[in-house]
Amino acid sequence: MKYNFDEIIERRGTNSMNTDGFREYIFHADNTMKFPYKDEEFVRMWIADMEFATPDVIINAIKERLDKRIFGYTKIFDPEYYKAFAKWTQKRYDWHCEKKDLVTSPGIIPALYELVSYITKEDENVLIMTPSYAFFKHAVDYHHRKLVCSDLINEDGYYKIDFDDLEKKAKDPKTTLLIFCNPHNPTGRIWTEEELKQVGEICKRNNVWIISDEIHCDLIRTDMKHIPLAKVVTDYDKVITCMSPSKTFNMAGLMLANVIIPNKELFAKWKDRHYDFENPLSVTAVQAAYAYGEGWLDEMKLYLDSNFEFLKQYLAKHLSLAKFRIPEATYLAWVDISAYIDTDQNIPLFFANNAGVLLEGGNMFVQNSNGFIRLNLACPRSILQIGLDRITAALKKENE
Ligand code: LCS
Repeated sequence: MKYNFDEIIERRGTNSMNTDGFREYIFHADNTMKFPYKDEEFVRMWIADMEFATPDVIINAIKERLDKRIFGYTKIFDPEYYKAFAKWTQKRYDWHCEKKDLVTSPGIIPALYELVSYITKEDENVLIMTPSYAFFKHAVDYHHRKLVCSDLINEDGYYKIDFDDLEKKAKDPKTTLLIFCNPHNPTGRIWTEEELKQVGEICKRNNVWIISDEIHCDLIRTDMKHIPLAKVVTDYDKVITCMSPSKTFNMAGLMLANVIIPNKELFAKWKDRHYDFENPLSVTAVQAAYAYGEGWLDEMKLYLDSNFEFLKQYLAKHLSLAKFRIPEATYLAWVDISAYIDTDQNIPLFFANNAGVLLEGGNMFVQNSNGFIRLNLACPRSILQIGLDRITAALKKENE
């Protein structure tokens, strides 16, 4: 391997959410919250960023931009930005996105917050599939829209869309938007072409907009293919696609995402209301990621594949009642540990106190997630091993 994914990189002292923000995010607490572990002793497997260094090709591009020495007001004028992104989507998903439809946002979640307000009215419903990344709910709550959840069906660890339920909820005339996660966080599903078409048909029949959040689309197992929803739902312009290199290359803090809005009215509304100046370092970084990041990504995916294989074997050996299936996408393992734990308790708190492991789980995923933990596997194998040893010891002790 050309890159060293075993390297342990010190992140403390960089204002990192991962090291310093867990009290606030997981426990809604401040620095007075105490644990039996020091902060630096925790194994951190929670927030969805990686313990791997951003690839050198991106860091070097930022350094070159730094050498230009002025960081005045910036917008994206250089056509190479779009070209790098469009080449990426063409090569990796065989999907062409039009330059005229592309806007940028300081992240996909900021884009969701804006789009919910542009697309829906106060008394309308927004549909999501659960379990769900909680910020989908937050974007809906923030604008005082009504959240409607359609639970995914868990078939032996393989999640499926409940199309009857989805259609029933989409049919409500108050439902005007579906926030769709493709691939899906936290279950790791890559939706098939058939499933995507069915989601598209349901929304089209019921005149429901779709925001397809495809932030995890590059982080898929090496034998899998991602299909953008907009690639297969072609005759409906109420589909918005969100993509970003932020997860792919561990640069979420640079805050720049691409949003594709084919609907002319919505595009005009976005242009009218969105404050579209950019951080010059982020523009450089995103362009470099798409232009030069592929080699690193392909290697990193192999490392992730083997971390998932390691987890699977580890669970089979040490926690055989845990239910786990290697996800098709994401670096997040979704593990059912209900055989070992009282599912009504605060599961992240149990592991922080009893294992010294920071993870997400239980009701952090809106609903339909009781008894599950989510483990971030984008870390050196040695850390994964320690985390799993600690989780196992805590669960064994609990079940003595
Ligand atoms: N959409 C999905 C589906 C995500 O999983 C995340 C990050 C985002 C959007 C964030 O996008 P951004 O605004 O950074 O562009 N997911 C996280 C998670 O599951 N835990 O920590 C972050």
